[in-house]
Amino acid sequence: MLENKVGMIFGVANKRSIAWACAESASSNGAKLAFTYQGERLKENVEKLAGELPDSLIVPCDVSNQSDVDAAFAAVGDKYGKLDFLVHSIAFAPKEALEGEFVTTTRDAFRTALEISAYSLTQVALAAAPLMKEGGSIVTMSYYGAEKVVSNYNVMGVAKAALEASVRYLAADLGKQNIRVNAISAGPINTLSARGVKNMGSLLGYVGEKSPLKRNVTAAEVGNTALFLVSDLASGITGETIYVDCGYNIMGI
Ligand code: 1JT
Repeated sequence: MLENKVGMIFGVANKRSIAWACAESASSNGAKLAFTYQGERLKENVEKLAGELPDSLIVPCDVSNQSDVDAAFAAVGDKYGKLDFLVHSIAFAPKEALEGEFVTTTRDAFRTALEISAYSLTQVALAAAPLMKEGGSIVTMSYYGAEKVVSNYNVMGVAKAALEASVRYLAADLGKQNIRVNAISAGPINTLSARGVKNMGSLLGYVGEKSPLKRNVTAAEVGNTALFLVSDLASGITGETIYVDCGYNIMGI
């Protein structure tokens, strides 16, 4: 499905990462992939995972550093000469911000969460567009806390709301270049990021009971939806947030 396509994957930390599930789906459907990693700490993990894929590229990229972003896209341009799709699976907020009440969010935590989790999408979309000469597809990851209050999600909910709005504005701007921009609103998944969150186990249990499918979503299911969105099968879809949450979001009482 993605033969002759080149993709760029942001946000692999380890084999449980949603970004890695997206990479596996894309790679097994014929895509060539470039990976970015954030910090030396994650370099070895990403090299071990991505090194096994044919014709892959691995570049460091901390999105809070514009020169890292510029260098990463320059490396992709040098190696492949083009880009067809991009998966943005990056978020960060200080640990204290994901506990207690939202009302106590500091200026610094707010700025960091919004910069890393929301602004970075616009930053990479701007850098990706010149390489997407035949059009392209950009996919990012959101969560239900963007639209309804989820205890402890706090400033990340505000950042995801900004991210989903950014998806719509970017889709409107980049549509004329045939670049589509969409978000996946994934149900909770036990990744490295989620692991650091208090009461993640009980959240997974609650969602698993309440969702129509009576279980939690898997990273592989999110990866397969990302595969659909970056493929030509989704050529008419842009600016959307698609739920991959076992139906949790449709439930009332
Ligand atoms: C981040 C973290 C972004 C955890 C995230 C996230 N998006 C979803 N999750 C999982 C999650 C977290 C909370 C939650 C429900 C799901 C941690 C590092 C920063 C970025 O609230 C009940 C807090």
